[in-house]
Amino acid sequence: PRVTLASRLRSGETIVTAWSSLAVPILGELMARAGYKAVALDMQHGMHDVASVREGILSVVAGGGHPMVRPPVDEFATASRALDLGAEAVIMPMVNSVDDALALVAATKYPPMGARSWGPHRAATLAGLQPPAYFSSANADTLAFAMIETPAALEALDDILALDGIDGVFVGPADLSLTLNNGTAVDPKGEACLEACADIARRARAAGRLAGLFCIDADHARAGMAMGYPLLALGIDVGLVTAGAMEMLKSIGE
Ligand code: 3PY
Ligand code: MG
Repeated sequence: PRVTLASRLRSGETIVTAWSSLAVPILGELMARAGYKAVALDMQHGMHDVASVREGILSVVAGGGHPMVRPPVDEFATASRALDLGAEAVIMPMVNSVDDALALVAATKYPPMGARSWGPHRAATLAGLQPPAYFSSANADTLAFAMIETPAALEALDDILALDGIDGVFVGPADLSLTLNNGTAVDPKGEACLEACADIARRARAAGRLAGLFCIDADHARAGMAMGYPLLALGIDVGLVTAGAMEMLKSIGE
């Protein structure tokens, strides 16, 4: 059987993914070669568009990584497109209700589970599968993650987790902290947010679903691992370049 992001996560492997904001396709290959098992291309807050996602997916695959895409808020059609272009997972932002989660399932799963429209030309080629084989395995081999990042999403969490076609949830702790404390601060490592994150991991595991966490630094990622998150995003390309440059300059007294 093919080794996919889905098969690796379902076998219990922990996957650390890079986060790509810069719409520079070759960065996906560089990050995968550097050791990241996956790279998420961000169209919500990152600079990616469909063209850079199309090239970026190929680049991540060339580097031996698993490509994921975060579409913009409510752009469910873009979620379908990302899968057609070969993304192995969609990380959908701001899924705040069962209706949002149903729209995600509709966009990412073929009938009868969802309503994804047929046309996975790039995805089938990349997977090395003839269309009939792609069709029969796509719903299981591509992952739909609902981002949990508001109190409303927390409220609806168990119902979202129970939906056929929602493979997992993915926590956005910046937005979650911002909304948990009524807009007082962005505080992803604050106590309230950490408690919510631990709770989400427990509830996802109890429901037999995957869980991902966006991590703001290595300490945060270690905390996420201890909470049992199998998927952790750590390292944004913009931040890695800036930190590397500052470190290098500092080392020569600049
Ligand atoms: C959040 O923390 O809100 C995110 O969406 C991570 O990018
Ligand atoms: Mg967010």
